[in-house]
Amino acid sequence: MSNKIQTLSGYIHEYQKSVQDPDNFWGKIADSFYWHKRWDKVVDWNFEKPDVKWFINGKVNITENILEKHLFLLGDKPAIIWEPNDPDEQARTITYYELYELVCQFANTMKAQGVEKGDRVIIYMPMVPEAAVAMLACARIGAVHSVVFAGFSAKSLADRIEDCQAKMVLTSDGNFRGEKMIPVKAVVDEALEATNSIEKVIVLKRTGQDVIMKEGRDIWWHEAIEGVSKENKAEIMDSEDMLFILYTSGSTGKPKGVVHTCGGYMVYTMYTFQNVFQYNNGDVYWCTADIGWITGHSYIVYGPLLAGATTLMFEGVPTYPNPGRFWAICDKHKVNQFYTAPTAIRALQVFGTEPLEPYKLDSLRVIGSVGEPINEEAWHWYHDHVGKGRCPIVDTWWQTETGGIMVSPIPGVTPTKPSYATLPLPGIQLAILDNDGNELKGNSVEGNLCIKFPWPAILRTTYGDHERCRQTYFSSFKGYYFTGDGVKRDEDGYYRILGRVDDVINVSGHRMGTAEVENAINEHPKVVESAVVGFPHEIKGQGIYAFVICDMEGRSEENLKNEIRETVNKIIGPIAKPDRIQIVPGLPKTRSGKIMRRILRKVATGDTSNMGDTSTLLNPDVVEEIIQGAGKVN
Ligand code: 6R9
Repeated sequence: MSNKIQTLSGYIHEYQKSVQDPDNFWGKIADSFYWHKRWDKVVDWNFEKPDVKWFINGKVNITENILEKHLFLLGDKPAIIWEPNDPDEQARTITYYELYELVCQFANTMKAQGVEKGDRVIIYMPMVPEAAVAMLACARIGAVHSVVFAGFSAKSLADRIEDCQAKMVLTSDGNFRGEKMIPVKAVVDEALEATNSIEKVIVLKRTGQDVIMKEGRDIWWHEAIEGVSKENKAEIMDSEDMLFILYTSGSTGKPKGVVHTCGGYMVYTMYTFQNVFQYNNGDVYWCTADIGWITGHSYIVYGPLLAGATTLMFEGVPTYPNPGRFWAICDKHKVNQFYTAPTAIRALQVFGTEPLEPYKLDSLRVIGSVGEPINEEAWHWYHDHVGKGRCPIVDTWWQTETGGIMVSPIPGVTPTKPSYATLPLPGIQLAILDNDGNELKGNSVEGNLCIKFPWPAILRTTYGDHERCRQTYFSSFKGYYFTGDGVKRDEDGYYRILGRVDDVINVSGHRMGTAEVENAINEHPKVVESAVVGFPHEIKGQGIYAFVICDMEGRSEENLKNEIRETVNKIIGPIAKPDRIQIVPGLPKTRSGKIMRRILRKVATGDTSNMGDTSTLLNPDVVEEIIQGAGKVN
């Protein structure tokens, strides 16, 4: 694999080339893919509109670069190893050849059920190989997939279906997750009552639980594929045709559909996968994310499979049947690269090192972290007990919008530093801006993390609302992409991500907009108004703290809080349930009626010694009452 960086001077050299001559740098990498027609121009961009295009007029199908490209040399190689929720159930291995047949067959099946190029297809499925097959089958025929994490509620699912006017849903009867059996199909049924664009639902039998199949709309997966050809001619796509939409939370309004396109995303995910994980042929790579998140898209499915890697997919949870499960899987399948989230590390850290003792973990070579800042304690625990002091940690910073990893050490090449994502990958031109928009040059500076030049996997738009894309990412600092994160560049020029500077909370690595949670809370009939902020949480990184004004009549505080949590569960899903709810007499507001979150954040953090200037508030007295009440919150 010629695009792999292997020395520090090699990294510096590649980085410089990527900045001095991006066209040549990315063009050469893109040349290692199979194109029906080569591009006319590498990149065209304008961050003010915004309008970004890569590999202009190139014609390509990403699945040919996963399937056909590898059939000859790697046909018998495992593409996917699947580890089920229950360790006593047989694991499954799917070779590249088998994957080719499964994808082609399902592509033909979807076509036969009426899906055409450009149609949107929702994937609401457990972590089973068919979920990856579904994504690739969409890409094969040019349908746009939108994977929705199967823990989201019917309401969240319905909102996404409605927003992208999807034609089909791919789902399962139920999901196994630890001890639980989740009735997924029933959630889909409920969502579809509130929407009308869906014509067909294909249902994979996974748990065998009873489901209602609606005549004319719902079809079993195994029946739908029966007798369908395993050969399919890939749809020829333009580089800039849509590949997928993935919904993510922001600081305002409903989640937005981040759009990624075919050519750039393909080139970038494979390049970053190869470099950040230093994958060698024969290795087994495992990323523990769910395919409902961008990490699952780019680093379970697309990146590894484009690189011809063996990617492991795990259906279950880290603590089932016991907190040694991750390590059991690493030993069982001889995992070489392991990629997980700080929240999982912290959750396992609680059990001490005993669950690790039965396992050797000697196959591990690189261990990775993603989703939120990794605190030093978790970093050391991961390094010492999982990596046994010999595996470099790759702390990878990136976002749904960036499509692929942006800042990360290259293992064995970049010296690491606990809790630092270290240095930008080649092609990534970072800038730190102060709040007035001045770029802070040099080292030992701190500010807003921005990017000043496009990379191939940058989002192209937010589905159906380009103005929102401009507003959210390209308007805060003219001429820059703004990430929403704060960052420090230390005396060595190393980057440490400090967390979000906007109204987004990162709960267990999942992004939640405060406005989104507030809107859900406000749906409860007794709630008058609410304000949500994040607070430091030992395992989740950040927890959700809700200040709520309500009409208490006829209800105990306890009951009301439970009802509020249930309302949020129903509207968004269990991941958005507030950890703490404080019933308050009022919320601190400015004279223009804006909630002063700065004050609430301090209360939630328990840091009330210095509240700053509260004199501009409409209702300064309420602050003292909130501080008094904060002591007895649960
Ligand atoms: C890939 C992913 C993006 C937000 C991002 C930042 C946080 C992700 C991080 C990290 C510190 C890291 N984040 N990786 N913070 N160090 N290594 O997580 O995408 O779900 O869109 O979240 O997550 O705040 O802005 P996404």
